[in-house]
Order: sequence, then structure tokens, then C-alpha cells
Amino acid sequence: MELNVNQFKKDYLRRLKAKSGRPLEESTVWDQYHALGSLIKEYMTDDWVGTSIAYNKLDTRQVFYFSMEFLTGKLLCDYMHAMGVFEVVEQGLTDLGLSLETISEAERDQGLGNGGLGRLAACFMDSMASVGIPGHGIGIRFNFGLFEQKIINGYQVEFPDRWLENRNVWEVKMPDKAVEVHFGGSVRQDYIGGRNVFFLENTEVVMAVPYDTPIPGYQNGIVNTLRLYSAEAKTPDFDLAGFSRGDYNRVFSEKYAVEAISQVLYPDDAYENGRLLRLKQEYFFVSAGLQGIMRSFKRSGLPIRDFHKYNAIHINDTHPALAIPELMRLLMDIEELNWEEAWKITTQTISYTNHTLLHEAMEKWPVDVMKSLLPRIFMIIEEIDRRFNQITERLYHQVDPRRSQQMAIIGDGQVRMAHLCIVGSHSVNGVAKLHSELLATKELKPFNEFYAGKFNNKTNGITHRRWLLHSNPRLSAHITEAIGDEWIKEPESLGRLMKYHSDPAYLEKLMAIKRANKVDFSNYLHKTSGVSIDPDSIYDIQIKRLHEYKRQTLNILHIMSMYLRLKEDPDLDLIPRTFLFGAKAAPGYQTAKQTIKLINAVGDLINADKDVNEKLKVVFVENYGVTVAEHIIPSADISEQISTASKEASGTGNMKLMMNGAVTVATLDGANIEILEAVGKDNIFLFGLTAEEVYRYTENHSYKAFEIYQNNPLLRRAIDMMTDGTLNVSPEEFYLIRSALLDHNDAFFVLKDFESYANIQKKACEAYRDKKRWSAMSLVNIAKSGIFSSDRTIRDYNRDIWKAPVFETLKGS
Ligand code: 26W
Repeated sequence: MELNVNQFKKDYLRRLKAKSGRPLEESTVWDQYHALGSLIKEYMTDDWVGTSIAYNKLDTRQVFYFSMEFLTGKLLCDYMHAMGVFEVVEQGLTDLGLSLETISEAERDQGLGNGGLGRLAACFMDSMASVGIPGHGIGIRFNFGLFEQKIINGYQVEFPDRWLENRNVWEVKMPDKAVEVHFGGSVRQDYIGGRNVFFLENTEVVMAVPYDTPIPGYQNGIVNTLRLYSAEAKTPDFDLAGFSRGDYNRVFSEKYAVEAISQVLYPDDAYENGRLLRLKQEYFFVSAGLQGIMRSFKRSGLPIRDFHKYNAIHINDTHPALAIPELMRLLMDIEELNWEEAWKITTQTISYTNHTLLHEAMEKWPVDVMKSLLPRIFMIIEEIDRRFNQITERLYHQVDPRRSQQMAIIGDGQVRMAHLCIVGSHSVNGVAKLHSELLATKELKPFNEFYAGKFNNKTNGITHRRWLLHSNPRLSAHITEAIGDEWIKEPESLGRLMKYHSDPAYLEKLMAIKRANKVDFSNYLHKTSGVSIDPDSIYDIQIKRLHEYKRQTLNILHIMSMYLRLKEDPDLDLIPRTFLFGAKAAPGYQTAKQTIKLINAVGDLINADKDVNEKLKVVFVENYGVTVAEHIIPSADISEQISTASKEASGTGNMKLMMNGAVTVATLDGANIEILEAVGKDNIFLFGLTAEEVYRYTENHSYKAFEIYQNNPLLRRAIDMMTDGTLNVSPEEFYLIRSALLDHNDAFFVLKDFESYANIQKKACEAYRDKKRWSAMSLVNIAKSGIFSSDRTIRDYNRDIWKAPVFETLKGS
């Protein structure tokens, strides 16, 4: 948009006064932030309204991305960049004696997600708008996002994330678009006009009230919508009679029970906890979202039989799987289509992404729970299952009589949500080549054989705007200086940087930028936690959720072994190295929580020991999340992507780090394999078992972790350090970690991969010594990162699955 500094200052001062009721001199940083946010939102309004009018006018096919999680982070600066007003606003604020940096820190992270899956949804929102696809997000407006983590005495302690406590400037409440969602009750069946008709009776009714947030594309005039639903009790003045009788407790407890649905995000990633409230959340937003889509589709006057031609609904993992029976219900019970018609529309509308192979993360709901919470939905699932079984039984009963039971949607008293998704959609994709291949050839093999062509791969991506352009301005400027700014719209043109591969001046500047970013991060860390780190040391970074399969344990055991070697030989020629960890553990995941304590205990030991602390430093960064990541990533030298092969579906942190010039230490897992293909084996440090080897060891039970413990003295001493009193803790402190490794035969092959990990770490350090070589490696990583932009991912989804139109711009339509 067109905006000059003077106009902005005038608008801003007026807005600040109106919003805060105070003059600039008396305003707080929060007032300043709030006024700025509300002004930026207003600047966006014409395009936002214009976009939705244009989509309606053009009868456009639209994409709806249903996701339990959207981990957006802060929005202010992203929005200003998208609208092309960043510099003008920054200048205007400076003129007024204010600092954009300080003001933008006042924004709370929108932390409505656990990790990879939620952050992916946020990157997709940005890319759909920027690429020009009519695509919107549908989810839940949780009152509390993922918990805030404090480290107290080395332990993770969780605190509620009160992100809404001072209002959310970006959202717009849409009470007229509220819909009812029904739970429980019973189904009454009638025979009317020659067909079976189903009614729900005596249900509990919850109002789903949408709050819309604009999602602007990058300087293209397109503004899509993220719609998050909040649960409200039906009548705002609830049971007045009860209230006047003084029956306050009952009246309030009913209201709270209803509103509990959108109260808090479950903090488990990759572990299915089976709580009833979780199932309620899943149905709540799926039903509300579909009713909303149906309502606007019907307003368009288009025939219901064409529903799938105008609407593509994507479900992000199985959490929104009930979209399948819910759409069937709406089409049959409300729109009066028959089963076959409804089924065709439903399966052609819905597509599904799988994000994990971990068995413990697979959603299954007990039949009795599903039946009593959602009786009509359960009937429909039963019928989908019955019809599907009929086919598989006919096909397989002679060859393999068990196969149709294995493939069934309902089995062992449970509804298998992944099976429901596969049967009820027209596309099933994994999130990296290896992951998609393992889905098709191992975990979901019978389905892949049954549905030839339904399975496909869509390698994940990240928005290079947030993760490079905005969070690493120095590097962005250095890139643009060399190859122009086309990469912002076409990230694969970052490849042109390859011509600087042997340009000493260019590479030197690249390293100077890295060094400046390292100073920035060390200042940030000092300011936020009082910890000092040395910008001349190697920054070695592992940032991601804490999970055994991600193997923070391998990293810390290796650090412990370095410590032991250094104690023996203090003159050991090591380049000073700072190991940084950032990770939240699911509150109920005790092994993960012990790992956090272990990292902190090792840090306490090493950082205080004068024999080693010139060369080693271990820091656990508190409360890792989107904003913390934006501070760390530009400063990273080494990116730790060390999951047990076959366990990490893709990873996306690996992409963010490479894009910022970090070199990856990696197993052949997830998207690491594609990073390897992109940069070549000389520009990545590979180690460890392959996925195939992991499968083989697991199947033939030939792995003996204890033997490795016995035969590798250094590793044994590192493991024993957990219990022998070296660390300032009781000997039982880390018993779950120790027993997972030694008593339960190390399910994630930490011991098996230890030696090859230690070797590759040595190689990485040698490479770092050679500044020229290292800077060239770093450059290759940046240059080859373009394919990992989520713009590419989104174009792939759209080309193969959604097939929505792509708009250059909507300006003037
Ligand atoms: C039901 C509990 C639950 C909650 C969340 C189970 C599973 C999940 C997610 C699927 C976990 C997740 O975030 N998976 C990650 O998805 C990323 C985006 O595709 C991938 O990059 C990561 O490899 C994968 O772990």
C-alpha cells in the first residue's frame, strides 16, 4: 500500500490517543503496540474485505485447511512486511522517539500449537496468501496456548500461557457467524417421504463463535482468513431462573463446562492421551467449520451436488478426521442427499496429511466413548466401515483372511482415525520422501495396494519470509545485494548465490554477518536470562520438542564424553563450542523431563569448571517457541538433526537452520535426506543407522545395547556419570533415561549411533577450522534452501491435490 512517513505519524498519534486515552509521553509500551497493531489492521481492511468479495464474485474454488493447531508466533512485523510498510513505519516511529523493536516485543506469541505440525500450518497460511491461493485456516481459539516453560533448579515447570489477557488486536469476533454444535443425546430415526430421516434429540448445545484473523500475502493485495472458533454457552445470560434463585454454582459450572472446550491446547505432541475433552475439541471445530462453509456455499446459490467443485478441505493429521462423517451428516441429514451422492462429494472434497509414524501418536477412540458423545457421527462411521469391509472381504478373504480386519476402521473396540481418513479422502500424503515411502511400503502398505494412486508425497517447507527475510535482515540484504530481490517471490532463485561459491570477499562478508548475528543472540540471551556466551565459539544448536526419538540424549551424552576427555587432557585441541538446547517436554512425559534436568545438570557442571569452560559451554534456553527460534536461528553454525532414522517424519527446523547458513549434522531421516540431495554430501555431516537398518534391527531383535555399553569405555563413563555423583544430583535422578538405554534395550539406538556421531562431530569441527571451506559450505546451504520454502510445498499441494486457481493479485478485481 501507499503510505508516507508523515501520513503514518499523523494516523498513529491519533490512534494512540484514541486507544489509550493518553498522549504519547504518558503511553506505555503496551499502549504503543496496541495502537500500532490496530492501525496496521485497519490499513489491511480494504484488501481483506476486497479479497473475500472477489472470491465470492468469481465463484472461486477455495481451500480450507483444518488444523487443531496454528503456531503463528508474533504477527506485527510480518504484516508490515507483507503490506510493504515496514520501513515507513519504522522511520515514523523513530521520528516520534519510539522503537519498533521494543514495541514489537510487547506482542504476545500466538502459541496455539505444540511444534512441527502447528508451525507448518502457520507457514502454509502465509504461503497460500503469498502464492495467491484462496486458502483459509479453520481451528480453535484456545484461551491458553502451549504452556510457558520456566526452568527452576534445572527442572521444567509449566505455567499457563495467558496470551489473551490483554486482548488480541488482530482478531475480529463474528457473532453473526456463530453456529451450534451438538454433543450427546440420542438419534431418532423416522421414515418420511420414502427415505430414512435421522434426528438428534436431547443434545447438549454449544455455540461456536468464530474469530477471524487476516492473513496477508506478500505485497499482492490478497488477504486470506484464519478462522478460530471459541466455545460459548448458548444463552449469554444462561439460566436466569436458576440465577435468580441464587443457584449460582450450578449455573456457572454449566457455563464453564461448555466453555472448557476451547480453554486449553493439549500439550502432547506425538502422544495420544485419549481424553474425552480432546475428542470434544476435535468435533467442535470440525462441525463448526463445516457448517460455516456449508452456509456460505448455499448462499452462493450453487447446487449442493457441486460442493466438491468449489471446496477443498484439507485435514492436518487425524485430529480433524471427524470432518468426514460430519460432512456426510450435513449432506444426508440436512441436504437430503443419499449415501452414494454424499460419499462421492465427501471423498472428493477431503484430503489428508499424515505427520507421524510413531505408533503411540496414532489416534484411536474407544467405540463406547464415540458412541455416547457423538451418536449420529458414530452411526455414520459404522456404516463407512461396514461398506469398506464388504469390499476388502470380497477381495482378500481367500488370499489373506486377516487383511480386511487389519484394514478395518473399527477394530478391537476402537475407531482408528487414520483408517477413517484414508478411506474417506481422495489423497493421502506424507511430509518427506522417506516418510511417504515408509507409509506406502510399510505402515500403510495394504491401503496403498488397495488404493493405487491415492498415496503421495509433499515434502514440508517453511516460509522463507518469516524465517529468512524478516528474522535475518543482515543476511537478506547480503543476498539481495548479490542476486537482486527476486528470491523473495521465487525462493528457488537463491540458487544464483552459487556463483559466489569461491568468491572470498563475498564469503568473508557472509561470515562477518554470522558473527554479528551471534553477537546479537548472545546479547539477547544475556538480557533475557543473564547467561553469557562467547560469539567466537561454535554455536551448536538443537531446538525442537523434547522426545526420545529426537535424541537430545545422544547430544548430551556426547557432550559428557567431551567433558571427560577434556578433564583427562585439558590441552586437547578443541575449538570452543557452545551447545544450545531449546525444548519443551510434554508435562506428563517423565523421561523427557529428566532429559531437561540432565542437560541443565551437565551445564551446571561444565560451565562452572575452569578446566573446561573455556572450550565447552552448555545452555538450555528457556521457553523455546517461535520468537525464541527467530532469535537463535540466524546465529547458528551447526544444526543438530539427529533423530533415529525412520522416526522423524520430516522436520522443519532443519530447513530453517540451513536457510540461515547453518551446516547440518544429520541422520538419514525425514527431510534431511532431501537436504543431502540438495547440498551434496560434502556440505552436510551424515552419521548413523539408515531407516532400513533400524527396521531390520527392530524386526529381528538382534540389537544388544548393553554390549555396546560394556565395550565402549568412554560411552560407559558418560552414561555412568548420570549416577556416580559427578553431577550434583541424587543417583536416582535420571533412572528413566538410564533404564530406557540399558534395561529396555535402547529403543532409539542412541548407543548404537554414539560412535559414528562422535566421529562426525570431530569432522565437523575440523571443517570449521578451515574458515574458507566452512563459509563455502554455509553458502551452499543457503543457496540450495529455496526448494524448502513452503511456497514450493503449497504449489505442490495445489497442483496435485486442491487444484484451486492461483491469483497473481486481486488488486482491481
Ligand atoms: C494426538 C496427539 C498428537 C499430537 C500431535 C499426535 C501427533 C501430533 C503431531 C503429528 C506431532 C507433530 O507435530 N509431528 C511433526 O509434524 C511435522 C510437520 O509435518 C514434521 O516435520 C515432524 O517431523 C513431525 O514430528
